[in-house]
Amino acid sequence: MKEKICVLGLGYIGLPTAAMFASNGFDIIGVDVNEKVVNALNKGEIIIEEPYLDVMVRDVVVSGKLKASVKPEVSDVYIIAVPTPINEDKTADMSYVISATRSIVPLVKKGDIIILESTSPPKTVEDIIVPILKESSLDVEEDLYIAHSPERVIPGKILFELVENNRIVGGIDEESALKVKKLYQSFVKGEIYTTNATTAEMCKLTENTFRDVNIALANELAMICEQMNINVWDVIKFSNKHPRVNLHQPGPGVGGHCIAVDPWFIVEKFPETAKMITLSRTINDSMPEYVFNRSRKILGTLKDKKVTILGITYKPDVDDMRESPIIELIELLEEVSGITISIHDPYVQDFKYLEKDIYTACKDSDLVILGVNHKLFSDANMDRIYKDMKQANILDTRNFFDEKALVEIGFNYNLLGKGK
Ligand code: SAJ
Repeated sequence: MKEKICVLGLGYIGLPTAAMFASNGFDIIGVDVNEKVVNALNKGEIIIEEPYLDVMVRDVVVSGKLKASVKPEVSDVYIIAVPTPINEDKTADMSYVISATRSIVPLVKKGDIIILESTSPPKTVEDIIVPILKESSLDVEEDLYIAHSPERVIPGKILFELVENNRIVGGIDEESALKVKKLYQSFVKGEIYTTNATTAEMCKLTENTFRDVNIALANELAMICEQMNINVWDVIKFSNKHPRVNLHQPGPGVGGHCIAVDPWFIVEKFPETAKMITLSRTINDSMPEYVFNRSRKILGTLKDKKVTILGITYKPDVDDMRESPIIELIELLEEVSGITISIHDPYVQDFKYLEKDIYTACKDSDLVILGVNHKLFSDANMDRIYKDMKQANILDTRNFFDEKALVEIGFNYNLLGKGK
């Protein structure tokens, strides 16, 4: 007999995970505190954007394998996939994990499996999940199988990566890890590595911290190369020809709800020791201001000028604006007196200063800042943009444009990480 699984939290991770288990024959009860999500789901609809997820969800709701509710039900497996947002003081807000765990205390029975998927500070399973479950009448270590199995999927490719990526499962004991591994093997084609819970928590945080520290290094190099009048993008490209070097790309900052957040979960626990992690976060967070200052240098003053921003999402070719560094850049620009701001982003429907048409956005502009390298921008007629601009200045923060072609047209082309 296949187990019944209760998935708590039907967001970017919980919903695809629930749908994936359901389409592999499990009976799923999906739980969310948001009634809108629950009602939509029971009609076979979803309210988040992710390729192919709508089709998969519709199928499993129609077949009766996935049902949604605002309350958890007695099941054999409980998967906690609720958000772990960051507080103002850069500590993790664990309230959703705590209340989700509390909500299953009256339901758990001997032999059940409890899995934490949410990205969490190290020792969350040991210090938060296990003690709460001890409020049940069970002998938790003996009667329950508990593990952390962090999600590692990238938005936009979630369904593919859920199946293909390797996974880590960290149990409170070996048996827990092996049980959970077996469960995920029902759809995961990648390797599943088992370890203890704290190691798994630390792996998830380390993966995103690795990227953050590398991006900070790239950003620092960009600032250094500007001062030396050389091109950081060449330095990175040629250095990466070395077989053991893998530098990341500089840019206007780090966005999204993972890389800009997760390193703080390590800092929170080890503020004295996590020096490099803290510094990297600080460098990456300073990039919007750096781009703002570079814009000021290009124009002399931003006062009474028109500045156009192309691309405001947190990364290319998605509509996701969570923690986008470009939003901070816009806030800095807004403080300048008399400035006119204009924005074009083909993926964003609703935002201030938004122009649906790239040419209208750039018309009469004194400076175009390329914020995000959406592939669609390569279709733009740059001759037309040049003719309509008041002053043909470009600041490319992503090494997106063909410098030679733009200079030939007559643009004053500026590249983040390249001095003049
Ligand atoms: N960025 C740079 N330079 C780079 C790479 C990225 O400035 O060289 C910026 C991007 O522009 C973006 C941000 O970093 O603003 C993050 O983008 P991303 O595509 O690197 O990552 P996310 O946040 O969309 O997804 C990450 C993934 N983690 C890793 O690649 C280690 C994903 O696998 C995780 O599941 C996800 O975080 C998560 O949920 O933790």
